[in-house]
Amino acid sequence: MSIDGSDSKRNSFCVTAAPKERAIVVGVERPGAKWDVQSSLEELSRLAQTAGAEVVASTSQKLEAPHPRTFVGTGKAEEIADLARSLSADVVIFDDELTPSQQANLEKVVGKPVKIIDRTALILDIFALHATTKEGRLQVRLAQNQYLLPRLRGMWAHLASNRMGGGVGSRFGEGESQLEVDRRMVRKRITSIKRELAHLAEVRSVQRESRYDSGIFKVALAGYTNAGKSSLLNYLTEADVLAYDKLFATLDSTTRRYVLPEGREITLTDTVGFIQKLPTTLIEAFKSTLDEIVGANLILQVVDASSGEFIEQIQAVEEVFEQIGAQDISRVLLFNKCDLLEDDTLIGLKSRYPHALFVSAQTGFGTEELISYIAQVAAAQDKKLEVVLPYNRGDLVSLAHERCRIVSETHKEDGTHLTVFVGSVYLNLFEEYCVGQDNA
Ligand SMILES: Nc1nc2c(ncn2[C@@H]2O[C@H](COP(=O)(O)OP(=O)(O)OP(=O)(O)O)[C@@H](O)[C@H]2O)c(=O)[nH]1
Ligand SMILES: [Mg+2]
Repeated sequence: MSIDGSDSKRNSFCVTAAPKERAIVVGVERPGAKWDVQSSLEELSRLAQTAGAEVVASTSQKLEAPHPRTFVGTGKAEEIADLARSLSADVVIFDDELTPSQQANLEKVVGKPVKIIDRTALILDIFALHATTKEGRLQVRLAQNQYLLPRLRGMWAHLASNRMGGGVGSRFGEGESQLEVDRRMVRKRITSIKRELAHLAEVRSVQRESRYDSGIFKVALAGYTNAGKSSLLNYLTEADVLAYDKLFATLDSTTRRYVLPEGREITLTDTVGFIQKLPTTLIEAFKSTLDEIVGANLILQVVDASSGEFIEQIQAVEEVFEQIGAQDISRVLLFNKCDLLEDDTLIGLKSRYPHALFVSAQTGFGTEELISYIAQVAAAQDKKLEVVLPYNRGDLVSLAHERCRIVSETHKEDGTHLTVFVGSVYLNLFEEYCVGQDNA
């Protein structure tokens, strides 16, 4: 994106290829931290690679609390500066969010032209690379501008260095002159992006509220990035969503209809992946995409069973569910990539998580159980009705076929006689024709 809000230079940030930027990743080990610093740095390195950099060194420091001026201690900052010089690094990436002044101070210590960025900027960068739809790009631009606002002074140094190189962390405000960037402009831009997004969200909610869609049972695939959400959607619905071994492959949600074996139609939605320390600016900016999760009747919380950090990943995802207000929606843990597990490991997992489901999007293992689980949850709220639908209500007969579970159907002179399990949202449509009911 371009910082002036125009998309005219959008293509320019895609052309950041060769030579790869050389990155140093830096972490801080704090007492009581949930995530092991080494595995967090490994994840940061994968993020850096996804953004197109080559990680040439990784370093960390044990600290009680971040240093207010330079985040790491002064000695460590000097050490990083030496490392950057000796390895000809182009960028130093910190695993935690830096304050604008820490960023500026570190830039002074490490010296130009080495860029100092943090995990948030890196994630925003990847999002900028991967956003494809209008809404996705707007959401990224909103998050970028919100991140930029308190950092305008610091970012000016970046903007200057961008012109010298581009690359990781530089998809902010490409080609922009310093003078053009001021707080008022950024605020104005934020307001106008929000307005555009609100308009798109309105259009989407009108679509959602169309008569039939409002009652359809909605299932969302949500979870840590790279867990296999898109692969599962592809396996189940032949959706052809991009799935690959990179972080944040998917930014835009994709919804597909799926017909359960009993005939009832549901929707399955693939959503943007989560990550530990997910920037709050992104959560706010991606609100309308995340609404797909909040609006679901059932969340399949996809977990990469083969990851050494799956417990921390489950926790990180649950924290995001709380932040977006999805904590009370029915959800089930869905361990994916079970094809990569030894038999003993799988047995151990099953006894540890007796209510979870176990699948492989690669081999299809466990997907039948998954589908019958979804069918069971979808039917749980249903009421069994006996109805006689007159022949001028063919629309309700179709609705019963598409959205309900039909037990029996006979055609008589007075109309179509159905014994049918009806979801609560459709009850009022059928009740008028009801000749008997029970709650079985
Ligand atoms: N072995 C194995 N690999 C899998 C399975 N499911 C997904 N993968 C691989 O895991 C990687 C990530 O899969 P995606 O489907 O893109 O994951 P995602 O959850 O959509 O990731 P984001 O969109 O980045 O959040 C890809 O390389 C897939 O081929 C599985 O069941 N078994
Ligand atoms: Mg995906």
